[in-house]
Amino acid sequence: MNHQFPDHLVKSVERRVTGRACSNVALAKYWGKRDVSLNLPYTGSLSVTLDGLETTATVEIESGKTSRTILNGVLTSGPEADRIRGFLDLVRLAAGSRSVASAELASNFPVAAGIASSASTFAALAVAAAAAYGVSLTATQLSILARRGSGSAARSIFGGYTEWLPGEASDGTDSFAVRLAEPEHWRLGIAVVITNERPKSVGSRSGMAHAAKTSPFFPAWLTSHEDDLADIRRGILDRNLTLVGETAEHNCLKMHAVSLTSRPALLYWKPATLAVIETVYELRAGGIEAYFTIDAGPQVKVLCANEQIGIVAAALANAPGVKRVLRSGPGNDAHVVEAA
Ligand code: 2P0
Repeated sequence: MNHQFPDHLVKSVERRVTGRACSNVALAKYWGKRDVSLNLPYTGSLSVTLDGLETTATVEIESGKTSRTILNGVLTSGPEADRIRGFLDLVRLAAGSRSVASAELASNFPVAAGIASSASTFAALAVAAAAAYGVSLTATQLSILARRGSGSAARSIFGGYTEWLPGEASDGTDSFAVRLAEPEHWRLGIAVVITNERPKSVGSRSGMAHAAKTSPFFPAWLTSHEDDLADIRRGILDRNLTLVGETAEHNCLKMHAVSLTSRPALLYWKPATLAVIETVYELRAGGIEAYFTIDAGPQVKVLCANEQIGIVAAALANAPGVKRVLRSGPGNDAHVVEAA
């Protein structure tokens, strides 16, 4: 890790830095790792950063003290805290510091329920921790760092439309996200449909490892992925909702087909998830272009023209079992909010 942060980049240490990052939704998904410890994917993935669905991370360096982890106001220990501490240690070691850091994290949306809270969490932590330890990183280096915390976090460093390049190197130095387009390029409407606020039973990390190992469809997932990436990339650059939406739906259904055909099977959907899919089909039959995508959980994200998000969100809110609908669109870059 040290070689990515040469000595001359290590500046003076800020004691307390707050960073913020948006979650993201993948249109072509990351599902399967070629290296588990470095979060290196088999395939590329492509996402939109979600405006308004944010995690705020405050990193405080306290020499001579033990590290604390506070998640949404609760002092936390166990695997979740260990993962955050391990991540902060990567930055501490890169900075050559002996002082451990504490982290306080707050997300304004349901965490661990399939809205990529780990993406915004580790992207926000990356910008805050690098600044707190005085390590000056480019956006590419921040993306590589965020990826170490959670793969999807590599994409949340950038606002707008982002592609995570899988890379080939075994040390992950060529596996980072790049910006495809700024948020202003295409103000897509994105409705985030919450069907269940409870944490899911099988997280993405173990889910994708299980699917890669046991689903007979996994090889087909890998070989057909590049075409989806190419179509969605082109669709974004052309602002072509039909191409992006149809391909994103197809890619999402393949990811869930892989999960469903794992042994034992992984079913992330709830009855309300299917009710939302049917509502999307009805909207389309009625002439309103809307497309769904679903990550490793029961929530659904629906893409539409920004001018139609009001009609789309109202229809989705009426689907049986839906708890609430958040309105979003392409969000901004991860950034430092405050440093002291
Ligand atoms: C994605 N997901 O591309 C895919 C689609 C969920 C379904 O990235 O093990 O939390 O921390 O690298 O990033 C969620 O997986 O997994 C995810 P780790 P992560 O958004």
